[in-house]
Amino acid sequence: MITKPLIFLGLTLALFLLVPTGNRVSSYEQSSNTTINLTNNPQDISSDSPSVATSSLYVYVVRTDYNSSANPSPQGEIYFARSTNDGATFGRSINLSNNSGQSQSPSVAAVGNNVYVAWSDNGIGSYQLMFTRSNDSGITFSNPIKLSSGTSNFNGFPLSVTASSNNVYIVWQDINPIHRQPEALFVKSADGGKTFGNPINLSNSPMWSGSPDITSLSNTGDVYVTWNEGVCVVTHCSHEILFVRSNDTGNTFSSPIQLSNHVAAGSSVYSSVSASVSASGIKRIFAIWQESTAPPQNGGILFRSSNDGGVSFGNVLTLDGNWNQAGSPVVASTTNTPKVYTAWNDGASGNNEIVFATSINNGASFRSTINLSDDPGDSVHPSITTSKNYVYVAWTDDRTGTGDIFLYRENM
Ligand SMILES: [Ca+2]
Ligand SMILES: [Ca+2]
Ligand SMILES: [Ca+2]
Repeated sequence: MITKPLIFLGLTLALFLLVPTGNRVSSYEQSSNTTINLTNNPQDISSDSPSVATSSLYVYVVRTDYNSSANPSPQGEIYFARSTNDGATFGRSINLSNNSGQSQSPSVAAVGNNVYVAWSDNGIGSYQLMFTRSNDSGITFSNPIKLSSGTSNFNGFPLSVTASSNNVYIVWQDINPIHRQPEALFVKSADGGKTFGNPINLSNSPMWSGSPDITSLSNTGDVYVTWNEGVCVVTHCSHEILFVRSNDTGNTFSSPIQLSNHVAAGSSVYSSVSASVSASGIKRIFAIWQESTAPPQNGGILFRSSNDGGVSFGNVLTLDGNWNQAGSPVVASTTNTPKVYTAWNDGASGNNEIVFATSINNGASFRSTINLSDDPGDSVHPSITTSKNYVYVAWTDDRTGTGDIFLYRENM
């Protein structure tokens, strides 16, 4: 009985031929791209702040889940989900934090069979940096350990984890007990996350030093970090983006380079924040950040790259100059190709959308942006990474009425 399949094939072919090929986003880019809802939450569960990493065919996504029907109150938990088939499908999620405290802001990194997850947790009364590792590609995880030693009472804090060979590197924002301002702290493991050295204070300034991001080169173990630093000129104080590099696997760091410059950008610029950094295997470094005009905080997205391992940086590119509340920019690069991928959330449409832009020339220029979310829901907090064949963007979206994590995959 092959009649039905043939009819079906005929109908499919007819429908395909009827599809207009007008001025939609270029079909060569859309043809093999997929977007899936990773969480499909019931209405009393809300997910936020995804982080995505890959190793070989594996794709790992961590997130914070809030259960609004939990008693006594909804406390965030860190959930982990993995795909073994390039992100086509995902298995059941695991609760990595599983405590009565607020657990949030997770970050994931992967190398070989190892998966590393860090997050911010106030389960012991003040927010601390927690860490767990898997040595079996995310099937099982170690008991979480505490890596911070302060008693920060921040309402959580941003952090980022990266890995190269047996080295695990983490940066986070923590309070300095002397001047009570945040610093960008760094800690390293040289044994696959079993033990960690003493934290290094990368910013070490009496000003606000926040939202650090980190990346590393897989072939050399070089480490690159950005954060935003409070800078005062005469009586005006704001934030600028600083960058440091380490060429000895995180044992020592260079003096900071300032990537942003308000004076050059114009007097209307208010602050440079939310930097993200990526590096490829040929010492190319890509940094992206948000610049805000004076309140009401309308954001634009700026980008800058280095081709000498972060010794110097090229001109500043404006990726989003509409100043329509663009924020949370992220960047990912690729080994052995000149492709660079960026994403951010943009409020121009009235609700936030996830905007995606590709460069095929090592960040010298970018193609037109693509709207990945394109829905009436709030679409925010993107995370981005690449594997050998794909680029992935995960984000938070409440198009179904509660927060879900969506994952976009594009064939490179
Ligand atoms: Ca918790
Ligand atoms: Ca500081
Ligand atoms: Ca949206």
